[in-house]
Amino acid sequence: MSDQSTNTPPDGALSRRLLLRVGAAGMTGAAVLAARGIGVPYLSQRGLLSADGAFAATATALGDVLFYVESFPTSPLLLAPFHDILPIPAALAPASPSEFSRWPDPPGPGQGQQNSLRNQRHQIWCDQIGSPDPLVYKIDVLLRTHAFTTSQVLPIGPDGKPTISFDPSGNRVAAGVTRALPASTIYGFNGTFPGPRINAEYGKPVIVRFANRLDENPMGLDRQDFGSPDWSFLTHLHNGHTAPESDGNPHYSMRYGPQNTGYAPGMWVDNLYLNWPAGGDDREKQSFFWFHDHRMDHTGSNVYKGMVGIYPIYDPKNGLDMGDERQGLRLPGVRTNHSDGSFDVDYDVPLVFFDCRLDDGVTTH
Ligand SMILES: [Cu+2]
Repeated sequence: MSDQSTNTPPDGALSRRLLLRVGAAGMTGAAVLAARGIGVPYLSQRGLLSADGAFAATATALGDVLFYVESFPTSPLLLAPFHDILPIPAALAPASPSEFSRWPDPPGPGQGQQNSLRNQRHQIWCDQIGSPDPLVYKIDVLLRTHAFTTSQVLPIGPDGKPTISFDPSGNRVAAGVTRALPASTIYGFNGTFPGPRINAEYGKPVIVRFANRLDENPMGLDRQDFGSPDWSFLTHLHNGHTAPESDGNPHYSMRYGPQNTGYAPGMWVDNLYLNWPAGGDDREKQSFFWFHDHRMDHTGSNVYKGMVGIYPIYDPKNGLDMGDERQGLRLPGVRTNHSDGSFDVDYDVPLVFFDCRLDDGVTTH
């Protein structure tokens, strides 16, 4: 929405986009850029450019210096910040056994039951550690929209001064005119940002069936930039003690399975979260987790694009964090158990911080 041409970096600095290109292309690419004269004044000033036009510094040194002069895009000024209601997501409801048993490929411990490639099984099933069968959740990865603010905004340039902007048809809007931000396109777990909240409990396993439906565009959205270009994904439960096949196959690297390319549109994967501390050791227990995309080479862009969800694990064992402020650690919370096996904890409110720039009013960085 704001004038892209006003987002040029200050003299001598390199833009974020150039930085990303340098990072992606490595030293050879950097030398080519230097040879073309891009960034030359800045680089030679820092002694990073040799006489033959190639970088004299190591990649590390270069990265260190460039990182700190990165020129971020300028977000439009929010005129009424801190007025939007904090969304407090309720616990996602699991699928009932009668529901998921009718799926074409129901989850289970057998060979080939772990993902749509049918080339793996869960290496440890729940009964091997004395746990009950898992609650089963379904999360679709969807192309949807999210409004980052309801505030009116004033388009500004990097100098903080009002700048011209454009309407959806490309017509120029004068500097100083306030605007409403259009919605941003996201790749979201169940199509929301943040994605769903799953309340888990130590000793009670969970399966999440993640299905990639990013090829569907029912709203006819402009995908905007960012996000894995082939629309693939995979999911990592951050800090979880999770078997690799349920955590994006880091053990397979480039050789088998989804390899380094993630799960493409049309594919699904069952991530089994045993909610079991490493070594069965209570001292390994943590409580507040989140799950997010971990697609190789595109983790950052897929996360910016919206693929995040919230996953606290409560710990009733030994009466610790029970979600009941009258017991155990007496952390704030009033727990309500639901008949489907899920539960909500009132007054225990997760806070998720997401730092982004909307350089054209819609595209997250
Ligand atoms: Cu992580």
